Amino acid sequence: MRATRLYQGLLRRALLSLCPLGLLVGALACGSGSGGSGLPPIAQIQQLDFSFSPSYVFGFASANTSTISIEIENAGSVPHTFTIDELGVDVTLDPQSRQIVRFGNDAGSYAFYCRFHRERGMAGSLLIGATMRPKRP
Ligand SMILES: [Cu+2]
Repeated sequence: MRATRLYQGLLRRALLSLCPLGLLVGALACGSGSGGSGLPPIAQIQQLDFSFSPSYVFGFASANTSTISIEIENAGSVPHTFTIDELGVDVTLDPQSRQIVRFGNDAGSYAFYCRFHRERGMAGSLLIGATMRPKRP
């Protein structure tokens, strides 16, 4: 009887001490899911012939990483580029391909366009909002 109560106490203490560890491991596993920067892309943009969809993109900078990323998919039938002069971004995508583009984690508004079809109006804007660092207890 006494031994059983002691055992239950030990078991409860063991479970309590394991819980924070389990949460920590879970958070780390979630954080490293998308290869590299750790966080999923802030937006996904499709390239069509000859436009971006959406052409206006809004995302938040992150307090946890130095880079952020956008996933670009060329859903069209000819090559397109995703180009942002201010950020030094210039990638070319073949038809039916996708690519994750990473750049600095700086809030601001940026114009993006396709170098091949800019004169056809293949352009858009990206707005990255600033994020306040979460308060830690
Ligand atoms: Cu294009």
